[in-house]
Amino acid sequence: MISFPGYDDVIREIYYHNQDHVFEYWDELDDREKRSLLEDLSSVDISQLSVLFSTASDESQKKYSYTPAEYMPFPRTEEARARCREARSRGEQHVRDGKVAAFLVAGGQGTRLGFDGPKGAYPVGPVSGKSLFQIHGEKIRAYSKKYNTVIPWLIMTSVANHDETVEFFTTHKYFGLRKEHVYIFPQNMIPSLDFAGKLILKNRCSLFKNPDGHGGSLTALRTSGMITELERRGIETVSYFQVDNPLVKIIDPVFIGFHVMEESEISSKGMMKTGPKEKVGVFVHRSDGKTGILEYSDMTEEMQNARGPEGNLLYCMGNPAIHLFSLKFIDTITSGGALALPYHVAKKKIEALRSGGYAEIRGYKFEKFVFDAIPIARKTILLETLREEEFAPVKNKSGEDSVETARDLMNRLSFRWLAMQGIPVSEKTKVIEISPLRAIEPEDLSGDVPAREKIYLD
Ligand code: UD2
Repeated sequence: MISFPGYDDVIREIYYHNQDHVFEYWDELDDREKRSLLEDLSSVDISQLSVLFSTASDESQKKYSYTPAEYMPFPRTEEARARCREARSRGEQHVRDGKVAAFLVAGGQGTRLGFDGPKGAYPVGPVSGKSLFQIHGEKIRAYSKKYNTVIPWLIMTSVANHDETVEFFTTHKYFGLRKEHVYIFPQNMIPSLDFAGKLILKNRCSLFKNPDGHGGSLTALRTSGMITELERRGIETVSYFQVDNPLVKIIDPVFIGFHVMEESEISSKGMMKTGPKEKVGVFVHRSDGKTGILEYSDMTEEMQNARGPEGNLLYCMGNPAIHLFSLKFIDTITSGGALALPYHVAKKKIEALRSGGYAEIRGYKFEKFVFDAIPIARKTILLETLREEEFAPVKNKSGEDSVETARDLMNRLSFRWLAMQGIPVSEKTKVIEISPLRAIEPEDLSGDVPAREKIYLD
């Protein structure tokens, strides 16, 4: 057995769990490299590796049967609208009282967009070319001003994009927000395993790891010290959203109002799926009586295509990835060490260092999903929302769910808001972008718009 001052416990653990192949290049490493490998190994929960590996061969998702989840439909009656007004007023008070923080998960890279950098830096504004980060940041500024309050903004990055994200925020002067109200912290990493359950070397002194999925965001809130910081600020509700949706209503008083009134621990928005093949998870009621989300890749063809008695999609409530968490709930579920969310496994090609050099191997990559916390919650609610008002995912470079479709959806919403306010638009006008600093909801719009082909309302 090898030895190194200060690291003998972790070394013993590695041998005990038969992972000592990671020391294959030990004799070739200098002390700095040895320490770096041991530090990397210390950050891994070695005793968890066998659990991870057994997850890879266990089809645990299949142990439930499903029916569609119940939801609160979009208000279409006067009675429902009255309840929404009540919720709005409760929600507005909650925001005004400084009890809400915004939480963005931005660990992903822009790889699928062919963009080298954090996805949030990608320019999406149809006229302005503003980045996703800027659009989100300006919304938070606008809500803070509207409700005369401070809305702390938490941004979870990953090791791959943390420094670049901080630099982007610094270069853009935090988009006009005060730096002390913006917290940027990286998520944790989890090692990949080969098909024999062994750790994989990325190079002689580090392991192949990947971010632990957005499910890691709840643990990251604790490990970064954010839970304590939010408690200190008097925050009660955390509004969770994804970086790739420029239409998200980061602070929605109606949604927040229902969440508070129902004393919900996790509240989610759902939207009608466009069709069986849309790549969004769906809300389901599980055979254990819990509500949850089943990811699109885990749905059988039969489930995707299932129809109700009137011919409508049976599993129709898609997941736009917009949730509210009660801070107390996050505190409770993360206080006892590792948060017990299930691991989802993907088989990936990995460039690995093996005896004899680098080779492409196939291995398992593990991730946690944040929505797996829904079944753990004592009380949850699901609110139907209109996709045209708050969902424009930017996933691909072109085609479906691309920058083009997102810009088009942003443009359509601008026209819709102006029409709602009875503001006429010239026939010449093809593209309108409304800055969040000008209007955060249609009611903020007034006055005329110029008769030009492209308009930017700022
Ligand atoms: C997600 C949902 C899907 C649907 C869709 C809507 C999952 C597993 N699926 O699909 O059900 O709602 O969004 O747009 O969530 N992220 C991190 N760290 C990670 C992994 C992801 O911060 O380790 C962030 C990422 O930056 C992005 C978000 O999580 O903001 C979603 O990740 P994705 O793009 O991989 O999820 P997607 O599009 O497959």
